[in-house]
Amino acid sequence: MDSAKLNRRNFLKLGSAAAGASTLSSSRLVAMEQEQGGKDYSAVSGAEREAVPYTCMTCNIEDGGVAYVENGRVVKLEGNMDHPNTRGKLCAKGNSGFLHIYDPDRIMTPLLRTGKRGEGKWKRISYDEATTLLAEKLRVVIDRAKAEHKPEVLNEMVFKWGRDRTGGAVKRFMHALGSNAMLNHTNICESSKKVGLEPTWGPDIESCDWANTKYILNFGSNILETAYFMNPNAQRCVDGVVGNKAKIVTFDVRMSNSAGWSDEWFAPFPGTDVAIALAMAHVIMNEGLADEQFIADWTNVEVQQLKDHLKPYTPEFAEQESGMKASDIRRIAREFATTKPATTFSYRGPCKHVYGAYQEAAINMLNVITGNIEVKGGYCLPRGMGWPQPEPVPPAGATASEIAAPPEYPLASHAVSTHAPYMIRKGRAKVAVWMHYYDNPVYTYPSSHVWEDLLKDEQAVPFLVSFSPYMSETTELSDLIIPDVTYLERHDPESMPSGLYPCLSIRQPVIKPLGGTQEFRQTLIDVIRKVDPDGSLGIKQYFAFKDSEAWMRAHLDNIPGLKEAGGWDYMKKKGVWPIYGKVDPVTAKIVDKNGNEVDPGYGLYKGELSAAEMASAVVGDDNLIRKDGHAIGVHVRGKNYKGFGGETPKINLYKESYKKYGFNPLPVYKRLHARDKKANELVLTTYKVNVHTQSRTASVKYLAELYHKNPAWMNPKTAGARGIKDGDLIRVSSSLGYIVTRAHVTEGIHPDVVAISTACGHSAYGRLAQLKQQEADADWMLGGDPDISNNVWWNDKGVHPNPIIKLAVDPIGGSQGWYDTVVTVEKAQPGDKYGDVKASVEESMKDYEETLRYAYVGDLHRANHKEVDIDWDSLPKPTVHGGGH
Ligand SMILES: Nc1nc2c(c(=O)[nH]1)N[C@H]1C(S)=C(S)[C@@H](COP(=O)(O)OP(=O)(O)OC[C@H]3O[C@@H](n4cnc5c(=O)[nH]c(N)nc54)[C@H](O)[C@@H]3O)O[C@H]1N2
Ligand SMILES: Nc1nc2c(c(=O)[nH]1)N[C@H]1C(S)=C(S)[C@@H](COP(=O)(O)OP(=O)(O)OC[C@H]3O[C@@H](n4cnc5c(=O)[nH]c(N)nc54)[C@H](O)[C@@H]3O)O[C@H]1N2
Ligand SMILES: [Mo]
Repeated sequence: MDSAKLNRRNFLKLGSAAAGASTLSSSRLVAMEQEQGGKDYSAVSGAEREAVPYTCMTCNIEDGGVAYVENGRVVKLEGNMDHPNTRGKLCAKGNSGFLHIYDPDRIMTPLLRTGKRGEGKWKRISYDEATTLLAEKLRVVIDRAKAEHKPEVLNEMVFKWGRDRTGGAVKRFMHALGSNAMLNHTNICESSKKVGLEPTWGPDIESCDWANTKYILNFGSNILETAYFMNPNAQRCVDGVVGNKAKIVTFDVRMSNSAGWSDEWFAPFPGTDVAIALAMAHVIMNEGLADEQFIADWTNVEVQQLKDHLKPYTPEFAEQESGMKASDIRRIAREFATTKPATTFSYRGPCKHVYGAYQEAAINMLNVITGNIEVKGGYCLPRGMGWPQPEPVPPAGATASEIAAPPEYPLASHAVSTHAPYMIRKGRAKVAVWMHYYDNPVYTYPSSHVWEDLLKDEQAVPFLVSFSPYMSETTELSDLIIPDVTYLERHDPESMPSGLYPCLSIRQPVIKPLGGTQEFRQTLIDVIRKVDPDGSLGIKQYFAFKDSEAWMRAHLDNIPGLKEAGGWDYMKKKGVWPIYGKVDPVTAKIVDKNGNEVDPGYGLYKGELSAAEMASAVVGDDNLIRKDGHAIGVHVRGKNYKGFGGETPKINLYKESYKKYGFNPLPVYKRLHARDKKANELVLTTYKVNVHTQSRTASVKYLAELYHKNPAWMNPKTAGARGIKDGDLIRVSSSLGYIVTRAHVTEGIHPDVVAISTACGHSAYGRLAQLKQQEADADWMLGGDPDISNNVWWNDKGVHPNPIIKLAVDPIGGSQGWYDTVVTVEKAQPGDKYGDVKASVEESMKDYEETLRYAYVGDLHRANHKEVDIDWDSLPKPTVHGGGH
């Protein structure tokens, strides 16, 4: 039977022929006809299953979900139909998320190390013992700071996180302790994108109106598989391309599934997107295709100034740098500028290079000069929501932490956590207790072996604590593990601008945490109470929550609008607020009672200043409205608008903050080291795949079965020149060392690039991730999934590339240049075994010194920015300001 014709009637016919059909209750049949989601029925009893809303966290997009619970067990997950951006759909990772709960290698009890670090010898202890021990260790530091009258000692309590979606709990905890030594992971994620955008217009990301656009220029994002906001963005991108006949053009060094699905795919030389974007801007400005009125009204540059700046960036110049034909650059630039509405989207491809902030700023500019900002179908501001922090809120620690924000990078507002191990080695920071949460640098960081080396060193890091429920490459080095629960068993407030409708959502335990495990939030409460039992340190007051749920109430019970709807109690029932309407079954748009699409509202920057706000304000020659020395708005043809939230309320294509440190205030192309590689060398790229998330899904059996090995993509020309055939064992070497993996020969990659996906090649993270599924359960594990021990048919876990990836950061945005490592690839040498990894810590230390040379205080900075008209002796001195963020 044609599956497309398998409608309900046919399904019933099939069903009645099958013996099990009689178990389908009539309520289930009615549900199939009437419900798009939100209800589910037991396959055994036919009874309706308990449905509990939650927010996903299998990646960082935070989709709204509903968990179906039967006999106390989560049996199925589904997208929440009330979530305006998720619209009832989850991706493969989201659907298999319940397996995180039932992972047989999940850590079910706090553990204290008994052997050497990393040896895998543990003693089970209780949560009470574990929190007491951590509290004692912290108290020693606090007492020492007091005794020595040195508040800076408090910064020896270090907290590093990868993904912190606690709604402020970690910061509250650290500030309560008096420490500013907080390290996030944003510089390995996308920080240069943020630093390209924030001074420009305020927020750190765009929200494209994909569904209503006519033209999409996608610079280096794998929208359909991975893009930030993957599921909601991918849905609306499909709405636009299929439903609205939008054209999509993708730039990626390899043919990702998004590139393959696009109308046109261009593979620029790595790191040259900025040259293409600037050349497109050159064409648009010089061929009269720009929205000059918008530029005059809303930006801080003049048309002629932009034309002058763009003069050298001809399509011919961009062709020379990127390899994309000048004729194609002209054609796409004209199409983009004349098709309305249009938008760009960009993610990590352009920004994860040295000078990545210029890349993002150049791409952003294409939308501005064509007037596509905040229009239906255009390039819009993100829409998120906040929640208050419960009072009293602890103040920041008294002294700044250098590792929290290295002073060489004053523009890197999202810090530079990659530098921490090198700085500690150089004696620039001391550590007494290192805590880490949702974080696995020994796997996910560039030169990951440097982290392993540091965290194994008991002199450098005397006490290492992990809150992970899984035995990751970093967690296994810890002295103390106080396991968190999974995202389906804990409380968090959430808001992600994953679509054009702003909303709040929550995490709540959809089942009781398994086997007496305890959520991280409760652990924080317990630790603080033990650090300051009688409140005499003044710390306890910040954690006066009865329990985690009371903490949630304090966040959500008093938000205007939500309060009237029922606050936290409402969120527990619905999972998301506000509910904008229903998902139309045909168009999938959010519609009101009358079936009309709910208008998200555009032109957010056009809110007008009130008479009171305008009182004593003055309008300058630049049309900025100033009051008390601050620019508060923009005066445009008789009206006073609030404008945008960057350096000034205009769109700051010209960034004063960049100039202050000797960077070019306007986006420029800088030829990178990799562009001058030798002919036999290649550029290493890594990328994400649709069914995995970073280091944390290799143990999810459904996902591991779908994707578990990551051979290196090579172009046939490149492979042929080296005598390499598809499937051959190869050595990929950088200056740090080498890995031995296999080749996947494909036309879908730039001949100068070799691409290896992340998420494979674990040396920890449970037995399945390491293909050691025959090993017996340890006493601290959940254990017991015969499906994994008996049915795993694959014998290749892949090879992880991070040890050979060189540290190199963008001196502006602070981002790791993930895609700038130059490598050689050759057939494996005699004796090489699949999975061999060799990497030198000493060589990585050289990379640290080298990358500092690009920083604004470094010796290469001035030579790289000769064109900037600035008094080079007047650059501000580096100051330590880290950790108040
Ligand atoms: N080569 C290469 N490397 C990359 C990238 C790349 O493109 N190429 N991409 C980078 C990007 S964009 C990012 S964002 C980073 C992400 O890297 P990280 O920030 O390190 O994050 P994850 O790998 O997602 O998860 C970290 C750890 O969280 C722990 N964990 C999992 N579930 C839970 C839980 O429920 N509770 C708690 N408390 N802990 C949990 C596990 O120990 C897991 O290993 O990786 C980066 N690494
Ligand atoms: N399935 C899945 N989805 C995820 C995640 C996940 O782990 N798995 N992680 C989430 C996170 S934390 C993030 S930050 C986002 C990242 O989302 P994306 O940025 O969309 O994904 P990446 O794979 O990091 O990188 C995008 C692409 O950049 C390409 N590229 C490399 N160098 C260049 C270049 O010089 N120019 C161009 N144009 N392209 C280049 C790579 O081939 C890759 O396809 O995804 C989020 N969504
Ligand atoms: Mo990321």
